[in-house]
Amino acid sequence: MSAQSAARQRGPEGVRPIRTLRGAAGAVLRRYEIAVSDYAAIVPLDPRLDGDGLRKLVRLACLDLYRVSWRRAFLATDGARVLCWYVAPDAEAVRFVLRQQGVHAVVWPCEVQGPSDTGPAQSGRELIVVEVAREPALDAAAMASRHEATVATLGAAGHRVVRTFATRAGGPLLCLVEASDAVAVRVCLTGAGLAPGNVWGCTALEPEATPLFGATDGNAPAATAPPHPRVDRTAPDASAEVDAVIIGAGLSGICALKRLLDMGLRVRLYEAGRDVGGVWHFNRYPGARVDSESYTYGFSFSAEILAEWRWQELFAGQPEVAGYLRFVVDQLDLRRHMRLSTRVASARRDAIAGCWTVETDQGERVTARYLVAATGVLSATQLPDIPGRDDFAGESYHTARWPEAGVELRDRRVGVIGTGASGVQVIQTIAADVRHLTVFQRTPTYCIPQRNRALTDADRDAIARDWASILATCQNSYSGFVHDFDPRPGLAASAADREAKFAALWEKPGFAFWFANFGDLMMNAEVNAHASDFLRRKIRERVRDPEVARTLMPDHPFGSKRVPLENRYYEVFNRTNVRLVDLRATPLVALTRDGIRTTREEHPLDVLIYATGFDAGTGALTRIDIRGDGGLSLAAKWRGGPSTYLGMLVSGFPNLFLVNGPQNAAALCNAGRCIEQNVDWIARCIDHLRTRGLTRVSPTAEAEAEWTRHVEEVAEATVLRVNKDSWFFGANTPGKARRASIYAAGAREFREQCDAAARAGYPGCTME
Ligand code: N01
Repeated sequence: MSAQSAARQRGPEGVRPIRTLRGAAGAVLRRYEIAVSDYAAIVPLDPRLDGDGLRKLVRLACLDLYRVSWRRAFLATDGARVLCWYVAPDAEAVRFVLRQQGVHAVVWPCEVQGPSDTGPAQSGRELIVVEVAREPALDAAAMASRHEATVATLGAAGHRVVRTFATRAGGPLLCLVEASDAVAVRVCLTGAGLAPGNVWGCTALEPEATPLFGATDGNAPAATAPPHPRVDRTAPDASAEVDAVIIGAGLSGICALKRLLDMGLRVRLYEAGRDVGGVWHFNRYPGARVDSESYTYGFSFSAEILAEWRWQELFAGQPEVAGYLRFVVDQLDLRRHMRLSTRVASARRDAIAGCWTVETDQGERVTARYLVAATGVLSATQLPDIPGRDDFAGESYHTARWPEAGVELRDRRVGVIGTGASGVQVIQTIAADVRHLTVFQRTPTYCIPQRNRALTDADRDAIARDWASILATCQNSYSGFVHDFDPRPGLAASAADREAKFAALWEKPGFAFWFANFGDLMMNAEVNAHASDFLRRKIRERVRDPEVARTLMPDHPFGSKRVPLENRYYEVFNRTNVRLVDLRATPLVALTRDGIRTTREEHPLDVLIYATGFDAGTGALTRIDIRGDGGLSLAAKWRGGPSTYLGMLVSGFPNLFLVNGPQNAAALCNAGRCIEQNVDWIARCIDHLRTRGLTRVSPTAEAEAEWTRHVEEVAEATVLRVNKDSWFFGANTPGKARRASIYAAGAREFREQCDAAARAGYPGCTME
């Protein structure tokens, strides 16, 4: 091999080949990973530069377009110059970005040394920049010893060296020092024979914060013009480096994509499905329907979308919700930031480069500073491990992987395993169409009437008129719904009043019976027992056969398992073509060629529907090979149960953000509302980093342990402690450690905790 071709194979200096592909006609395509490094620039300032001009300078230094991002800037107190510190692929990129704005700067590659604390100087001290000129006679070793001598001399004199920039390419040594004043620093160095060059006092510059939509506390940054120049996004982004990768194009991913793009980030979203929608793309089973009042479920951030989208039903069916999400994505022109039909296979953290490397099942590889997992709480499907599962000769489907072409069920013998929210919806929808339906129930659930109806123009007008107060109600309620708990304790009411309240709530649509009930419904076992008893009596009234009714009656506390909303579910069991099989009395033995065998008999089936749920909370994340610092895998970390900080950050996995992760309030919440809250907080955290020139956030192990303990404690304080036999605790997934994965204190309390953490400057996290 010639020297020239060897050099070509190595690639440009500082650039590492990461993949070689053989293209058509023997052409070799090589991809390179470009390392980013630190650069320092002394920017002489035009004396006529006013406040706006200076802000512009700071803003443009935040520009990520050429992978130039700004870490810190220090403005001379005489306003004559600014010392900027960037992270960029090369000095030329920094010069180019600055030149584009008419700023001509001296830029040097540098090595940054010293502690990361660059906050304001302690009281009575100033920040001083010392420029130690590089003399032509000094080689690298001599310059290094000059550096050491400078730091030691300043330290011995009681000045604190905050950071040094050891510039290369003939640049000076730049020291940032905390001292009483510039004169004291100059005298100290001159006295030691170290001949400093320029010495000047400065203040650390804080670029303006990005405005966040829907920030809820008074301390949120004031809205200003976006500080990040708009990037031309007319073409699909094909680069191998972006600022953020989002996994999933469900509600969470769409919301996160919109938000991060608005902040000026370059974002790539990967979605395994053929189209957007997440669970609403995959859960196409007959009867799939949202449990939130539709108009409260959608996004709140676009007035145009709110005005243009007309919800048709109080509780929209799957086609309508999926259509809504496609509409949003198209209206906001988000598709070109997405890769559909592409599953993220792995994500590995490179601690030195400070980025995540994400690889997909399509062979794509991209690096990003931030990784946002919008993978869904309930998306990783699971099939029960029943002996003979592959022997069944009929068709079988999981509700959450329903074929797009649909399934012919008419006049067929259908079995459904599972009676959670999915099972209830599919059972009540297909019962009248199939020849015979066998419902295999292990644990009965309390279902409450959904009371769905079509929305009229008058309804839509009223919703538009009252939108602000509807949104405020949702924001401030326990679970993000239009319903909120009655603050009265249940036992303060007489038995007759309690009964009257239950009866009134029973007539209301949606989750009113759950979330507008007595305030201590979920805390006080006796109040809960009264509500549970009311619901059992309703089942008895609706189901003709007393034995079948008894089988349908749960014995756990109401609300300790997710409550399905139903539309004439219980009446299904009065039909002659429907049979309820109690798997507690007659457990499932095996699948056979012709159907299902229980300990009592064999049930012949043509089609078997698994409504058997999900590896909830953690499953979608642990099925991806996510590795944080030191190669630690997330699956290994969570082997003993999930542990997070606020359900959104994980220690050892810097810059990994979970939307609606485990230990979050979102699992019991109106998804649209809680997703926006989660995304708001994540965007705000990223903004906090960027506006301070920081690049890394990770919760401390202590803060994570404290949050995990708190989530457990809250669960123990509620009726959930009596029944941990559900996905709320991971109990539905064989082999999974049992730990509370939902934050039962509710969405309002959760939001307050998140806002308090942000206001306090993220005390549970380390940021660098
Ligand atoms: O799943 P589930 P889902 N043998 O886990 C049974 C959301 N969702 O898909 O209770 C026999 O609730 C299992 O029995 P058991 C909502 O948050 C929302 O229904 O473990 N049976 C149970 O009956 C919901 O909570 C909406 O004893 C087995 C069922 O399968 C979440 O998704 C609609 C079994 C699983 O119920 C999950 O609901 C749908 C076995 N080996 C879902 N394994 C809307 O908002 C499991 N089961 C509209």
